[in-house]
Amino acid sequence: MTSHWILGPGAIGRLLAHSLAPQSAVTLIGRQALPNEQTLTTLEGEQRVQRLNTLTVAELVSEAQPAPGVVHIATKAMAAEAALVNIASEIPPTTPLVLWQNGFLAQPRITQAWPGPVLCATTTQGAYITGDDSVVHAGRGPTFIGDLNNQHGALAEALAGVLSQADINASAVDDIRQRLWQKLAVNAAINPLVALHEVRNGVLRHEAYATHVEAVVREVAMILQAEGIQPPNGEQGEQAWLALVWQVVENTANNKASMLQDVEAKRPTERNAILGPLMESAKRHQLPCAELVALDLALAKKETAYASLS
Ligand code: KPL
Repeated sequence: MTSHWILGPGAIGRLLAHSLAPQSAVTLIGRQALPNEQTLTTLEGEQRVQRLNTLTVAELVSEAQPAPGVVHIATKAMAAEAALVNIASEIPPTTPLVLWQNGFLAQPRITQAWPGPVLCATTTQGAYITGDDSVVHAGRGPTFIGDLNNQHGALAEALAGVLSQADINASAVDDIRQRLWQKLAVNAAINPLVALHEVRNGVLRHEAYATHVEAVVREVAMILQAEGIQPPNGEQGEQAWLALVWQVVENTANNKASMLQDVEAKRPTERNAILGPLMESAKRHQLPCAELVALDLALAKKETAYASLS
């Protein structure tokens, strides 16, 4: 696993590239050309410049490249499948993939479609892009890796080892589905509301928003119970999910959530990957999801409004 292709030069893709490059061959792949000289601002505020091998999808496809050891897909959730299709002809079908998406949309689909092993990763590393050639490492947190069918434990262990050596603290787990849904639950309670109201996470603590958060968590808790997903804090039920959501709001009070950043940049949001699986599950289990549907519609309306202006 010495050569890594990283598809999607967003914040996590670039953080991975900067971290892995000193010890492995890394190719960072995007739709648009990116400068080879890339800067990482570390958590300590130090600026580290590295020459990375950056390629566009078109270059990758037209110029034969040595086969990768592993391909990380670090695009937004809704772009993952199309991005993989664009370069699939260049990847031997036994190559392991690592999916870094939020939500639970791309993961089951790609796991089913790709002939080789597919690992899923969920991370609380924080990073944001400040330009074509620069990314800021904003927060350190654990990364968990596993596959949805628990068939590739040794591979997940090996990859976690490679990432940990690269200073991305990672562990292999046998419950990645639980962990992806737990993150999705927190994202569903926070991201749509802050994106719609264009506020930082901490503002949700104000009474006018807090009752809305509670109403969303009520629906989400029922759906997760039907899906067999437990809160990570070892407790059960709606109050445990609510406590988790408020804890994350507290810890990230000053953050602009990823969905708010998408709205501000007038990009499509990850609503299909975050709200979609919850609404689909509610339908399957005949559970109420009026709050989730309303959030999804409001986001869709907002996206349409700015898409029609650009
Ligand atoms: O994961 C996040 C996101 O922004 O997508 C949260 C937890 C909401 C922190 O902002």
